[in-house]
Amino acid sequence: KLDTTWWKRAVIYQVYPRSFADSNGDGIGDLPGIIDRLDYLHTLGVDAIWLSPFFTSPQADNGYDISDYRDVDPAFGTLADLDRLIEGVHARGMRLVMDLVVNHSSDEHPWFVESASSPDNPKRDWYWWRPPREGFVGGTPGAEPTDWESFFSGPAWTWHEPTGEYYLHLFSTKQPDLNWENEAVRRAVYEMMNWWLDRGVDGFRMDVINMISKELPLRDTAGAAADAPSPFICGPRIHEFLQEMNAAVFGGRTGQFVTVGEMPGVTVEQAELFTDPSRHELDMVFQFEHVGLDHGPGGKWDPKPLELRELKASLARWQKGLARTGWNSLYWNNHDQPRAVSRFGNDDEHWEKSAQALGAVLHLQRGTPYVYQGEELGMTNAPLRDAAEFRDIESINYYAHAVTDLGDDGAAVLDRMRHSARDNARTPMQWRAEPQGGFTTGTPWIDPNPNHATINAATQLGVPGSVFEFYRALIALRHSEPVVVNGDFTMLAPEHPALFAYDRKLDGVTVRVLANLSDDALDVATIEGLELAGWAGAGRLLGNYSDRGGEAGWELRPWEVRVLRRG
Ligand code: TEU
Ligand code: CA
Repeated sequence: KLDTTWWKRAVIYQVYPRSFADSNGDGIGDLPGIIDRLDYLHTLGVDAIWLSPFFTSPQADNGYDISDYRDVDPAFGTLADLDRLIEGVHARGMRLVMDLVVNHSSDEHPWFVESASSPDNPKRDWYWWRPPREGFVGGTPGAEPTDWESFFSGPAWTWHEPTGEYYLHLFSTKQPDLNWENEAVRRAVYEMMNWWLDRGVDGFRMDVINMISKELPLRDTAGAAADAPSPFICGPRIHEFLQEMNAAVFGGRTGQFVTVGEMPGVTVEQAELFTDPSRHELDMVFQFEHVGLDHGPGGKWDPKPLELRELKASLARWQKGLARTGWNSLYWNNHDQPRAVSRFGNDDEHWEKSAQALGAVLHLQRGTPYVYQGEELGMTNAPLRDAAEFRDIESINYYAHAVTDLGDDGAAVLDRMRHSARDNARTPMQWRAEPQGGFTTGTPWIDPNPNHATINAATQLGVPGSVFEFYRALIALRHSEPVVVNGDFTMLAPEHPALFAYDRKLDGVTVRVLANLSDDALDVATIEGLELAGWAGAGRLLGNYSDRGGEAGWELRPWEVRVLRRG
């Protein structure tokens, strides 16, 4: 049956406000800058915008450390600007999805300031406070209540001398974890969510939402079996909390909203539960399996080459796992991931074709595709020549840890960091060839990628064969072809090391995607399982090379993708 849910037919565009468009020359992107670019997004054809945090924040983690959930940080503008943005988005028939960061707040949020003011403050239990480990003196090495490591290097606990306890922060010391075991915390979050929905927001992207339930009592990770579940990922009450949130926030509302939960470490089996509509938890999740395949044993800072077969197998598993019920989100890029054309494609001699081929193999799968700002232009990783170019707390903390604590050689550490640093995704949006890429008339908070001279919106809009126009055609295909939204998914030639091919079928119509994800030409005529004889006369819906007069040849040029339709 044709699903009429809007977010199943939608493509959602992520704006990272700090790096999108600066309207007042202070070098920091802002809300008025986004308002000025709404027509650009409408031209691209996206249905909704996921806006990364714009709330009042000390900016320790570029806004993922919130000190006032109901106001706009002066660097980004005012609440009135936000209301204008919501109005402008809706006037163009688009929707606005807000970033919800409630696993933790800023340490400058009044809630934490009160909680930290004394051990018996009424808000003490809004966060995770614990005495030093038995037999240790507070503030000395090893005295942390558990052996958890922060995602941003160092222990996940910080000693608070004035009140003689540690507080938990899975991320930076300025991002204390909220205690979701405390119902008052949950109620305050739901109230804030309702406040935003009443203001016209259409849904939420929920930051590390699978970390809000911790296994109790808090325990060390050391000593547990290697494959033991993490004590703070998908904890015992996660489904209960999400169902309670769903009821308290969306229960009494009509209208169509969307929720997407960012869930590092989530498995496809768990995702089937989170996204099963009958459970009223979430509409979809961001999973991390495909963006962990080029991580070596040491994680993201220990990169290893990607095996295409592994990427295909991972994505096919998620397609299969959520085929019966639930729904996939589909992404290559976001503000935390290096740029896909550099990571999975060839950002040198085959920059344009590989950006287009990667876009096609993602967008034509079953699920909701997300486009991260600049992905539609084929923006690439940044040079990141030396340590001074990094701005991200995750990068800066890791570099200091590796060089200072581990004594690693700085240049070698930088080599490892270039591949995965989140800074790759945070260089300014490249609007025009002019200085600073047209992002700002001032000095940008982070260096623009020098290739903005050749990779920019002005040279692509309306230009046939550009990455932008290819993305626009892909998005239009999702809007025009029911098989793209509702068709089933069958991976083809799963073992082939360079071909990414699959079929989508619905009511006798088959759309076939054939992509050569390699630098060499690839004749697919004889590849096992393609049965191309039956496709000789099929119509071509989309391609990134000019058609050589019909499908006489089945030789795919480097990074060539063809989208065929039959039936
Ligand atoms: O990201 C959570 C998260 O898992 C990422 O930190 C990811 O693990 C890491 O970047 C991989 O390199 C969310 C936000 O998207 C991120 O920007 C925030 O820094 C983080 O939560 C804390 O709010
Ligand atoms: Ca600005």
